[in-house]
Amino acid sequence: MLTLFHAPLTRSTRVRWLLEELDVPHALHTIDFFSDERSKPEFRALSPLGRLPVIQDGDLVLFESGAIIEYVLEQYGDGRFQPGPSAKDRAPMLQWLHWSEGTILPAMDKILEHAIVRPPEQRVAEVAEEGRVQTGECLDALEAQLDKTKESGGYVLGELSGADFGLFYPVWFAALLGEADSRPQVQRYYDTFMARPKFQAAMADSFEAVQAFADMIPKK
Ligand SMILES: N[C@@H](CCC(=O)N[C@@H](CS)C(=O)NCC(=O)O)C(=O)O
Repeated sequence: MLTLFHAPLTRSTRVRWLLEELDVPHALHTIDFFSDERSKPEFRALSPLGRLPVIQDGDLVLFESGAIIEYVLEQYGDGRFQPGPSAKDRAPMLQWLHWSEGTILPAMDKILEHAIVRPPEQRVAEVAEEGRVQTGECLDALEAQLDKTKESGGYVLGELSGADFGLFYPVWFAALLGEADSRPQVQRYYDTFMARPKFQAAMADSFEAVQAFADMIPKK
């Protein structure tokens, strides 16, 4: 059986939500993110940098949330959440999936690290500001895409697809940072995935951490 190594509020929620939506039987190995478990040799053998998520599926061990999403869709999806049948049909899904980790999250990380998470003496205000500008540009691009697809299903490509399992994560943080309020399509997108019962089930153990994180955000 597939095992997902998971901690609330981390990128493992991407995989957890997908497994819930596909009804893939799985075991959940929840890790206390702030314990030393991620440093132990047993865990480093699975995830060399001690990061989450990582999955074990028989003799396959896989890290990187985007790669895991692609694998789970191919192995267990039976065509669900994957536009098809051609590579050209699937390409936009891969584009937005990789954009969610490779483009918007690095921009947002600058805000998270330099305005919220690091102790004040380690923060660089210019980096946080650069993150705000870049995140704003990314969210404007997403707003425009969501405006194009809003009548055809409500997700980034219309119908729910693999891309959304990556994208919800930065959008979740954008909403917490108050960046969705001025972007009606991003806000609608957030409301759409939040309303899914399987999203709620997958995130149930994250909401406490979300609240704790929200409390750390300086008020505007
Ligand atoms: N690109 C990787 C990023 C993995 C990652 O950085 N995960 C965070 C949790 S959201 C983590 O485990 N951080 C711990 C650390 O950096 O030591 C992915 O998408 O899986």
